[in-house]
Amino acid sequence: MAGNKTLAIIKPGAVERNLIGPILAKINEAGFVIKALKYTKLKKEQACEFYAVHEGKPFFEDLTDFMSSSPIVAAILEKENAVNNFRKLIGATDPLEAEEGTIRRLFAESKTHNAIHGSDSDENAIHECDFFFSRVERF
Ligand code: DGI
Repeated sequence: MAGNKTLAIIKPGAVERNLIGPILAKINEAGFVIKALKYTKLKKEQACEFYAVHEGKPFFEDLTDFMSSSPIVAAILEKENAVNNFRKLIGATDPLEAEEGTIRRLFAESKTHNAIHGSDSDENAIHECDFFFSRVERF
């Protein structure tokens, strides 16, 4: 059975452009419940750890520089089939390919500066929620 939680990150760029409110509104309108929420900033090495699966790819440096460049908002979201439903809401990685009405289509600037992250499997969702939130921050 699919899990009911996923990890979202409002990325640098979207935070700088004052899009925390509009993006959280879209998330709530789509029926996700915010179970944990944090405004923080990743160090370069933490961005590298978070995106370790992409190490060695041509976009890795740009991606991890970007993700550690300014503050982000991380959130644990709850809904049935959370990972798949949230990936539908955010749209394709490249905003030019993202469907009308998706968060990336609405708010992303480019494939790297694409406004929002969503976990891509239940296993990664658990790992990513643990990366950002301690036990006492989750109830
Ligand atoms: O799960 P996604 O965020 O949609 O995509 P992903 O896990 O494959 O890649 C993580 C991030 O890395 C993605 O949000 C943006 C960046 N990225 C992925 N593929 C490319 C890329 N950036 C550039 N410039 N070019 C790529 O092909």
